[in-house]
Amino acid sequence: MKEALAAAPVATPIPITAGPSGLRFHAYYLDRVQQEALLATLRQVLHRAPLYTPSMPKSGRPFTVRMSNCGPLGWTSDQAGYRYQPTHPETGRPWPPLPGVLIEIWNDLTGYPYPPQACLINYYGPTAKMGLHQDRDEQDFAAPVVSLSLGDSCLFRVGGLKRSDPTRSFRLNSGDALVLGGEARLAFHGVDRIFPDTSPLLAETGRLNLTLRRVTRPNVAIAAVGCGGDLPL
Ligand SMILES: O=C(O)CCC(=O)C(=O)O
Ligand SMILES: [Mn+2]
Repeated sequence: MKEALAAAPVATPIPITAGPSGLRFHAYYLDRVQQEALLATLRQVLHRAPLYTPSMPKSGRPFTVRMSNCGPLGWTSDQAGYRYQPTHPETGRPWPPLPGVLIEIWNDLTGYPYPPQACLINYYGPTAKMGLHQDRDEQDFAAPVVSLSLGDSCLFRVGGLKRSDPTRSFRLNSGDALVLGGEARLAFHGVDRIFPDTSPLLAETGRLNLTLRRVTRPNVAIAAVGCGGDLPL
């Protein structure tokens, strides 16, 4: 896959000029062949760690997005709150390992000297959305978050560091990559809507999104963040 990545059309990162710095958009980072290869890998992950419906802290209201994870840690939410944990909340099994291709993508896009520890997999059906939020359940905000889109396009919204800051919306298409680093690491963002049947990639209508994250600060063992388990960095 390294060869496949190397053969990718050069996707010049587009820094998004208004708003917080450090937001980089790579249009069509993965070409169609690479998207299909990544999708096949993801299907294997989802076979071992099926999509499930998380629920909101306190209210217990179900998310419209279904989720799973791979990597030593996975992000989840239920009435007890948001957190990272080493096991799937329904099967109780450890999340499948991070596929090598995702580590290559992380290295290529971030150059961050430590590997991602979690890959959250979001599946949006045609009416699913994700409200404006910050990714702030991690200890390590020095590391960027890398987001990859597969399948139907969506309308993505990004703002500033305060919920009330002005926001801008743009379309994310299959194969696009977005890096939230620097000041944009804590930018508010969300998904307003899916544009159904805009991509032939998935057999079903909908969109898959992957976000690669560091969770602990370098050299802090995962066990030390209260996620249980004693997993290596
Ligand atoms: O689906 C997306 O593009 C964004 C997902 C996201 O923000 C998240 O999972 O925290
Ligand atoms: Mn997010």
